[in-house]
Amino acid sequence: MTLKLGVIGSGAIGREHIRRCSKVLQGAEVVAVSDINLEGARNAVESLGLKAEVYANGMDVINAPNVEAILVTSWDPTHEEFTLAAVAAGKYVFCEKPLAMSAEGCHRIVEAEIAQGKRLVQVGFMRPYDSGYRALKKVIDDGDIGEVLMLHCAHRNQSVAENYTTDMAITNTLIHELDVLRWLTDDDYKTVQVVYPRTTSKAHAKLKDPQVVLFETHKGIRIDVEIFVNCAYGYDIQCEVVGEEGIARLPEPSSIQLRKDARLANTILTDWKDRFIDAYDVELQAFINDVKADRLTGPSAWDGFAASVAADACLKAQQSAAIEPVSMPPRPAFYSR
Ligand code: NAD
Ligand code: NAI
Ligand code: ISE
Repeated sequence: MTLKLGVIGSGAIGREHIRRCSKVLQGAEVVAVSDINLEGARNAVESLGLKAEVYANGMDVINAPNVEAILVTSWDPTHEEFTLAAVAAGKYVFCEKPLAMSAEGCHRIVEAEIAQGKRLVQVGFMRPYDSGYRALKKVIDDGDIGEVLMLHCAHRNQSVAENYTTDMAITNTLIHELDVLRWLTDDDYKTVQVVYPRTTSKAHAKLKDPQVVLFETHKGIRIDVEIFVNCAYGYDIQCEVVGEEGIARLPEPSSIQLRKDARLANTILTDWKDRFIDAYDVELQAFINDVKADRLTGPSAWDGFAASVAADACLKAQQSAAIEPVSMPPRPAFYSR
């Protein structure tokens, strides 16, 4: 049976997810789309030759009788409202990151889901589906580099729009590391500090860029993450894990190595859509399969909450310049793995 999807938000990633669910993945079709930019939603549907209904309001997508599961791909501040509405309607929902703008907002979703009695929410943390991160985790779990001592990471975008502000480095960008590094190290953050290097002249007036976020985990691992969203040269995700017996590094995306004019060159990607294209395919195929099997297994509302607990502490640390504690409550049995 084909799973009927409704998509709220037809911007950059919404269009990508509509395309992959309609043209690449198996077992689903997009039957409803909405966006506050109605013309954009119409264009997303027509450009792919889909028969989906276009709605002016996301709530109408959630409540459409033929929609069985929802993808929330609208702007970050809208995620909580749409995810809560989908859970209230008893429908499965894949929500892009962040699950909500604060841990408090994520917790409202956790409570609503527990009250419904089964997992309905998957968060769009796709890095655990990326083959490079999976290989890195296997090296750590197999003990190949011994106990983990330190991680050095970087999240670099070529440039960002004028509406991207200093706090979004945490809530929109670092949120991926906040999720994937917990998963990678099987650990939780204990403290966080944010330091600001010299700001690049390429950042607009309201943005401090780059930023360096320093964590200590409960196991005593030290993590540094550089967020640099106007790095100019490309989209670049780095993760190096230093262990007692060796060092493991996230593989670079494969590219042709070119020897020419006395130079040795590799192409660097410039867009997140390309860097994680396979991971998005795998995460959404898993969501489709899991919904059909009536049992979600991907990143949960609790994972969304955990990332936002850490994000809240990072936001505080951005302002205070102090070392801030991260207080993560115990995982409820409902979310046991
Ligand atoms: P975008 O701005 O290109 O698209 C968002 C779209 O949502 C816009 O078309 C906007 O009009 C629409 N929208 C906003 N509020 C809406 C609402 N209430 N109802 C319906 N539509 C609404 O942004 P994007 O790059 O596509 O990102 C969308 C979301 O996906 C964000 O939450 C972002 O954090 C997330 N995202 C995740 C990844 C990832 O790697 N996992 C990558 C990109 C974006
Ligand atoms: P975008 O700005 O391209 O698209 C956002 C869309 O949301 C816009 O089309 C906007 O019109 C629409 N929108 C805003 N408010 C709305 C509302 N109330 N109702 C309906 N539509 C509304 O942004 P982008 O890059 O597509 O990001 C969207 C979301 O996806 C963000 O939350 C972002 O964090 C997440 N994202 C996730 C990525 C990932 O790797 N998982 C990558 C990029 C984005
Ligand atoms: C974007 O919203 C994403 O989620 C991308 O994966 C990320 O790398 C980028 O920094 C965000 O703006």
